[in-house]
Order: sequence, then structure tokens, then C-alpha cells
Amino acid sequence: MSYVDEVYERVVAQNPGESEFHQAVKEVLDSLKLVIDANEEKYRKMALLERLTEPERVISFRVPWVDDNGQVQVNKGYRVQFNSAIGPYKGGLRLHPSVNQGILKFLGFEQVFKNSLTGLPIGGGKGGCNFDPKGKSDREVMAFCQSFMTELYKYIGADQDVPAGDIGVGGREIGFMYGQYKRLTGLYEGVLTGKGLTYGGSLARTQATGYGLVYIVDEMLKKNGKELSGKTVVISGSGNVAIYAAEKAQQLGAKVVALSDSNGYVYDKDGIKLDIVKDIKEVRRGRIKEYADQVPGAVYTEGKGIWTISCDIALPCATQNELNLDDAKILKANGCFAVAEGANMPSTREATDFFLENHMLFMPGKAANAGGVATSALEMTQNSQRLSWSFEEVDNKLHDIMVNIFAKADDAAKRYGVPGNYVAGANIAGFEKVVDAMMAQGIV
Ligand code: NDP
Ligand code: 2IT
Repeated sequence: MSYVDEVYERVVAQNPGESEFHQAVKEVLDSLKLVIDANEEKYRKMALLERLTEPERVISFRVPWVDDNGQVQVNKGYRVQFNSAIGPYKGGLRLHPSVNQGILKFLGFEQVFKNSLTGLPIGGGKGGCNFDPKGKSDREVMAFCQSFMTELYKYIGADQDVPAGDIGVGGREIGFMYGQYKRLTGLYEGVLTGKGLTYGGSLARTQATGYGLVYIVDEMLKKNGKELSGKTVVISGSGNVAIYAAEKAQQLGAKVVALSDSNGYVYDKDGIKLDIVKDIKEVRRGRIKEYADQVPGAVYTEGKGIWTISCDIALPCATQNELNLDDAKILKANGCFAVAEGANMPSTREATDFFLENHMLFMPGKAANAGGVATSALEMTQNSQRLSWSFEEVDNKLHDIMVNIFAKADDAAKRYGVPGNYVAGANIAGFEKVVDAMMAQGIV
């Protein structure tokens, strides 16, 4: 059996029940076959892939807090410190009832390659909790965040591990966590990113993942003789990534006709009005259904089905495995020619293979959504310098980083004889830097 297949079997056997982690490892290892086969003996002896697929550390802990009725609640908190070969662990915190160790390991594993692709000195990590922020009062969210940080603070630090936001974690939660970290440690340091602008946050971090996604789509289209302007775009989700992807797509002349949340989706043939979406989602924390109540002509449909809307470009920006093979086939049949993942692993493996086999332009999440973590790293730099850069300066750097990521994925795909396969290209390019650093640092 080849080394790659052996390691995959070992991962499945040693991490039972963690299907998302298995899925993420398989996709990466399959792409790496091209590289590993050429160096099999050396890598096998060094147990390189065994080390790459085993997190350096998984911390799990109890999170007790008191709800508004005086009832004590208990949640499960985690931090997966996956790989620190190229820098301190870096990656978001997810608060969602579905969170478990396997999901955080998949996210941490992806983060290692994503962070490498940014070209910045950040290792990979991820954390979170099965706490559901939906329907909770601000006081309950604060009580939870303070309890979560009271355990987490022991394991993080500006040069050690720097968490940020992800699903369910935005400015409000980062603020509560930062306050508690500072209270416990007495340190005013860049231990979290996505902070508010009055206490060390970076301009453009809020927009960065969505803007970065559209910058790399724009670049991918240009390099393939196409353009974004005038195209119809469907975006799933209506959270941080989806909203700012829609904003940048509109700024570049595309028409965004649909957004969704976990209840259903809205279709607005005239183009989504983002000021209304921002008010519903960022101010009132409401449901996307309310958009159709406010905008004449907009239609709300309960349930899944957003990918049945015809479009040129699809940007899945909600969650893992939200776009399956049937969705991929419908997208293609309706004329969609490009897909880029704002979310982490939103396309199932079968959907991804379909996009590649049908020569659609497909940019995987670890490249496409890297603008968020890249700008987090820029926030870390500003914190270390004790300076704040202008919006334009950060945004220009973000744009350059995304253009560079495209070039790296494109180049690696060409070097290994699979031009246009940005899945293989991103995995290989991300891997090359991490493996070089791991080999140089010995058996650790
Ligand atoms: P938010 O919490 O701001 O928004 C998440 C959106 O996705 C909401 O509209 C939510 O709907 C929807 N959603 C979440 N879970 C599900 C589900 N199980 N089924 C259907 N819809 C769902 O999160 P973000 O926008 O920050 O994150 C979205 C994706 O982007 C995630 O995959 C995240 O890992 C990834 N990402 C985020 C980055 C960031 O900087 N924030 C950076 C890189 C990637 P509802 O409100 O109904 O739950
Ligand atoms: O998945 C991701 O890259 C994020 N949630 C952002 C991580 C970060 O550290 O900004």
C-alpha cells in the first residue's frame, strides 16, 4: 500500500467517528500523492505524514455558566493546536451546537495549509464550543465568554496561540473574551484578532474574508479570460463572510441575487440590498426571511435549495458540506462556471470532484477564504508595532495576498502536471512551506 493510503487508514482507525476530519485529511493526502510518491522513502522514515495529521495538542474543558433564569449550564470547550511549524497557532473559535472534536480537528488541519498559503508566519489551530449563541441575551453571551476564557487563557498568548472569530463569534464575543483575558493575565497584548477598533483591532478585518474571496475570484476569472463585472452571483449564508463577499462582488459590478441562513433562502432578482441585510443580521440578529418582508418582489423559500437558483458564480459561505453532488450538477446545468469556497469545506468531496471533472473554475476554501486569517496576521503585526494602518493600506495588502495565493496555487498545479486544478495546487503549495519547516526543526 502506498504511504499516503497507509496514513489515511491510520487516521481513520485512530480518530473514530470524526468523519469531517477524515474527509479533510483524505482530500489533502490525495492531492499530495503527487509530491509524496517522489519522496516516499524520506518522508516515511521521518513519519512526516503521521506527524502532519496528528495535532500537536487538543485541549478540552468544561464551560459552566449561569443563564438568565439562574440555571447553571455546562458546555464542552476545545482548542486544537494543530501545527506550529511556521508560527504561533492561529485560527478561529466556533460557537455552534454542532461543534465537536472532529469538526475542530478538520478545521485546524485545513488551517495549517491555509495559513501557510498566506505567506505569513502563522501556524494552524482552531477552537470553539457547542454553545449556541442564538436566542441568548447579551448577559448570557458574556457569562459564557468569560467562563470559556477563564479556562482557555492558560493555553494562549500573543506569541503562542492567537484565536479569532468563526461561526457564532463576531465582535461582541471577541470583546467579552478579550476583556476577561486582560483581567486574568494583566496583559494588554494581541492575543485575539477581530478586536474592536478602539482596543487594538485592525481596519478591514471585518470585511477581509469576504473581500478576499472576491479578490481571488476576480483574479481567477481574469487569468482564465473572463471577468466578474456583469455576472450573476449566488452566495449562501448571511453572516460575516457572506455579507462582505456580497459587498465586494457588487462593488466590482456583479449582481448578487440570493443569500441564505440555516432556515431558508431569499431571492431578489433585482439584486440584494445589503443595507437591509446588515440591519437584519448585524444589528437585530434576525432571520433572512425578514428580508422578503421588507423588500417588495423578493421571495423567501424555507429550507435548503439555494443552489437551484441559476447563476454564473456560486460562493458557498455558510458551513461544511452544504453543497453536495446534486447541487453541483444543478449549478452546472443552470450555467454556473465558477465556484469559490468562502466557508471551510462547504463542498462535499463528490461535488468537488464533479467541478474538477467538468472543468469548472473551482477555488477551494483554504485558498479562497484565507483573506480573513491573513488580515488577522496583519492585525497581529499592527499590535506588535503598536500602530494602526489605514483601511486602504490593509485592504491593499489583503488584495496582494489573495493575488499571490492564486499565483501559488496556479503555479503548483502547473508544476505537478494538473494545470487549472487549484485544489491540488493549493494543497501542494500550502504543504511545501510547512514540510520544509518541519523537516528543518527535527523530530518534534
Ligand atoms: P457567521 O456566524 O457570521 O455566519 C454563518 C452563516 O452560515 C449564517 O448565515 C448561518 O445561518 C449559516 N450557517 C451556519 N451553520 C449552518 C448550517 N449548519 N446550515 C446552514 N447554514 C448555516 O459565520 P462566518 O460568516 O464567520 O463563517 C461562515 C463560514 O466561513 C464558516 O465555514 C467559517 O468557518 C468560514 N470562515 C470564516 C472566516 C471569518 O473570518 N469569519 C474566515 C474563513 C472562513 P444561521 O444564522 O441560521 O445559523
Ligand atoms: O477559518 C478561518 O480562517 C477563520 N475563521 C479566521 C481565523 C483567524 O484567525 O482570523
